Amino acid sequence: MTIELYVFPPSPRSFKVMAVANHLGLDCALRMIDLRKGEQKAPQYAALNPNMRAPTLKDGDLVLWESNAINQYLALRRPESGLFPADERARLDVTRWQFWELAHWDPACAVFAFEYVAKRLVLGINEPDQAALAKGTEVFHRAAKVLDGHLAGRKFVSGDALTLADFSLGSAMNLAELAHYPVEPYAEIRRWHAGLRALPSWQKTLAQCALPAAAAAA
Ligand SMILES: N[C@@H](CCC(=O)N[C@@H](CS)C(=O)NCC(=O)O)C(=O)O
Repeated sequence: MTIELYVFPPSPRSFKVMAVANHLGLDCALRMIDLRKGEQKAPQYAALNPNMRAPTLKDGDLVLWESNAINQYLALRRPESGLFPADERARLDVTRWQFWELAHWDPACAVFAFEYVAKRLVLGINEPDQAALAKGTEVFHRAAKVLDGHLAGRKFVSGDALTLADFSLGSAMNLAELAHYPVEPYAEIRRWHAGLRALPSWQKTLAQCALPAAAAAA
């Protein structure tokens, strides 16, 4: 049975699951949920994911939503990859960073992604809300300091090898330039993300997720 991934490719949360599937060489069928057309609200999709958000995974009668849960499921199909380590402490560390991503890093990046990219791409509004950006800047620096400090002297977020933690945290960084994240002071984050971008699976996914030219224009 083919695993189906319902995704909106320009979104970092969809990129996250597509990149892991590509990295593991899993043959997944991509089903486009076009947020610009409101397809996430179609009754058929809402029956799979009551949040009416992407991504969602369907594997036979198993339906999973939440990108980090989907990634754990994908990585468990290929335990030998080490993306979700079997060792309890190593696995907890990966999980810890996935939780941190949802609680702190995703919201820190999402303000910029929404104000500079999603608003234009999905809502057709070209005016970022300066008050939201000012508040978002504080939130971003608070989280970025933690991640940057942690990455000093490390190639990957958790342990010595690539794991789901890198995919979880690195995906939002793809929008850093387009969404004007204030990432300049964080050399460790920029160095680590450049390493992720060099992965063949990352490159393949970026190509699949290429933003339409209109959205990419500043
Ligand atoms: N925590 C969820 C977030 C999913 C999410 O917010 N997806 C956005 C795309 S980036 C979405 O579908 N938004 C559509 C909407 O809000 O209507 C995850 O990681 O899967």
